[in-house]
Amino acid sequence: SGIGVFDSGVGGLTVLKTLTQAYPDVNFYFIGDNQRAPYGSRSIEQLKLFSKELITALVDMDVDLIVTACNTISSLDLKSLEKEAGVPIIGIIEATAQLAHTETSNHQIGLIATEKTIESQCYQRLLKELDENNELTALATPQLVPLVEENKMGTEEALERVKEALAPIKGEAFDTLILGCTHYPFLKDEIKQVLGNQISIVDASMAVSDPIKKYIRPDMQVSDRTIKLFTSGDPLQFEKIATGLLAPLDFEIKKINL
Ligand code: DGN
Repeated sequence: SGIGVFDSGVGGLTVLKTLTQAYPDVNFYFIGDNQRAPYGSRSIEQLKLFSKELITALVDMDVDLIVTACNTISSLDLKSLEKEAGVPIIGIIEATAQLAHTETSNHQIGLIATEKTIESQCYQRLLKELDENNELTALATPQLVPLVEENKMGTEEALERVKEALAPIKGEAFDTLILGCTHYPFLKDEIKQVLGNQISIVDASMAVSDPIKKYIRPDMQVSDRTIKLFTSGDPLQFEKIATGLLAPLDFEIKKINL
């Protein structure tokens, strides 16, 4: 038994981290499809195909539910994927939008995400449903994903590239910024440095624990839980990034062929 979590790459680890802390006696299985990342510019057909492969692999590991720790995938029609999977599939966008709505004081919200997430207008629609006064300023910043996949966070280059990427929205009126791609929390320090500390930053890892509480059954709780990570890419590179984020948590890493 356990919870399955997946993403195009290492970004989903930011969500995994919070979930493993919130549910310390539940097994976790994570797949990062690093070999095929980034997902942001893929077609919807491709994204559905990849998701199905990842979901099938997790179902084969005997998980009881799956969290799509990827905004790009979460912006697709998860209901149809869920029907085929036979286990609940939980996206991260609703919870993240709700948190941004709770956080903002001036109804001005910023969003950075992949092209696909922005095109889907998911955040826009949900924020308007929550309050029609909410206004969204959205910017696609796909160039920040490879920066994280290449483990460049904390470098001068990362700061420079975050500065360039955010230039179009710097100085806008939003008081809350949604990191609408699970890779971006790795760059939180750089983002804060560029936009200033007065902006509240919201991301899926801060929002996702509560919505899955209702899926956790007593028989999913074990005394000695395991955390298994799988990557379709280079396990050594993956391990470096995972250890940097998750330490001192104990986990295993294996290569997976999808
Ligand atoms: N981490 C993913 C997301 O939250 O959208 C996608 C990143 C990518 O593959 N472009």
